[in-house]
Amino acid sequence: MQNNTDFKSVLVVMTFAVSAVSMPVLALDDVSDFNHSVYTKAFIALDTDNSHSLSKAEAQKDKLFLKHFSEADKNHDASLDEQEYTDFKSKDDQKNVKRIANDSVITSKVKANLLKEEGLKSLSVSVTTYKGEVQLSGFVDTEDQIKQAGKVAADIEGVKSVKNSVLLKK
Ligand SMILES: [Ca+2]
Ligand SMILES: [Ca+2]
Repeated sequence: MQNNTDFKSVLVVMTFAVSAVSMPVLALDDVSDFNHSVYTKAFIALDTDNSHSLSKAEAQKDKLFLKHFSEADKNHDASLDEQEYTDFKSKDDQKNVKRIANDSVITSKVKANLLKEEGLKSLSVSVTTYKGEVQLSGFVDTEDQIKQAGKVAADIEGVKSVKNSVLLKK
């Protein structure tokens, strides 16, 4: 049984790897099976005393539960069963996927708008975004260009704050 599941996971992983090139659309059932077995394996790995539930200490081997243990423990029995664990992990994964997508949209927009600015387009200012916080870095010729770059970033929708680390060339 376990072998069979493992084999299926491997198959799904392989399918993912080549799907962009030639495979037909993957059936949704396979994907949720795949996720399910990933979470099950992680749950088993954390459950070191094989009690089929995670004590706080067991769960907190995963950093996520240092902060969110009680939030994940829906029935407040001070342990996570597999359902509680899986529900919380999958929600968290979805959030991360969304955050990464949002952050990369912001990064592209900032980059595009920097290129549109007359005084900035020939300069290389790098842009990174994490949770809506944009970090600018690089070297420019004038103080005005530093301010201009900061303003361009701050004006983008979804930007929560700008850390402007752009420096003057010396
Ligand atoms: Ca346990
Ligand atoms: Ca619980």
